[in-house]
Amino acid sequence: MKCIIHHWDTDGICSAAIIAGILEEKGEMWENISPEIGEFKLPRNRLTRYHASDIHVVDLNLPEEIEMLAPSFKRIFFIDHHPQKKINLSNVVHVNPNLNGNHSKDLPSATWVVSDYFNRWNHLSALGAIGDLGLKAFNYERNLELLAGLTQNQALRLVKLIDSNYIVMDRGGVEEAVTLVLKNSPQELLEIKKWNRNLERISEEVERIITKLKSDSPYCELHFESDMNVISIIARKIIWEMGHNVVLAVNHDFNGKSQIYLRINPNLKKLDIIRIITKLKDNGFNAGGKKDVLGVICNKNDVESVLAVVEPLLRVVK
Ligand SMILES: [Mn+2]
Repeated sequence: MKCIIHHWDTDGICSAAIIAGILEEKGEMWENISPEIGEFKLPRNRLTRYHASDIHVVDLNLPEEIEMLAPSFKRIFFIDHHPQKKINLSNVVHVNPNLNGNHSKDLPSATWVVSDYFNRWNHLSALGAIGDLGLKAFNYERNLELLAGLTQNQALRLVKLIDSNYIVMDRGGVEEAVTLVLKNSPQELLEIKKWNRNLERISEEVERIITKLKSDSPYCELHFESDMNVISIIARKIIWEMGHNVVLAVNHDFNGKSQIYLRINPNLKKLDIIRIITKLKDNGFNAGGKKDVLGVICNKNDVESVLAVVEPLLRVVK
């Protein structure tokens, strides 16, 4: 039995499905596992039964953990597109275009890396890229060719449907999605009832939460409680669709933890988010992000301490 461990998003699910299809053609049995949603670590307790066989790890930026666990496994195929350190172990096949320096190919998603490595391209290769890049994926001619009959809007909808599993925090749904995308045509996938219901539930949840938006201060604030992983969808809506410049959103009870999320209009140059991320990390918080977005996951009791770091740095906004 071979095992595929994959990220819970569309890129991870489609990457796993491409590999699963290749294994099936070779007559191999396979199973797939997603880590706990939101937790970037391998689900070790579920891996012991694969020690004697090959495992594939895709679209998960976990080089340290893979290096540490490698001696327990026969062989690990580690296939990814995130910048990461090279693993030099005889039983690890490390496939990542970023490791090749100047010779690196432009492979924007894990699905593209998998397709390039196994020389197997299909609509799943394109869907993974659309999942990670959004509209920018259509700048790659190859993605358009691979969509074979699917319009761009249908492809975007399909990515939302596949991603809906992790947004509603359905880990079983994420794992089941690998088989579904492998066995069904894109048109059939668009009709999957459970996924369409997920999207309805998500949009109802977004509507419920967005009514709590307070936009009277120099920046918008949004405080809510939700078990769904909707905070980034909501923040994007507030900045991109509603036209606000800064939103600070706090999900005070996200399955027992808290999420704090800051998103700004990228044209707002005077707010240095990278500096806020660094400061939070220096204070020992689990923070990440980019120049226009910051996310923190913390214990419920730590929300005030995180806001005590973030809020003073937001004062530059008037
Ligand atoms: Mn990816």
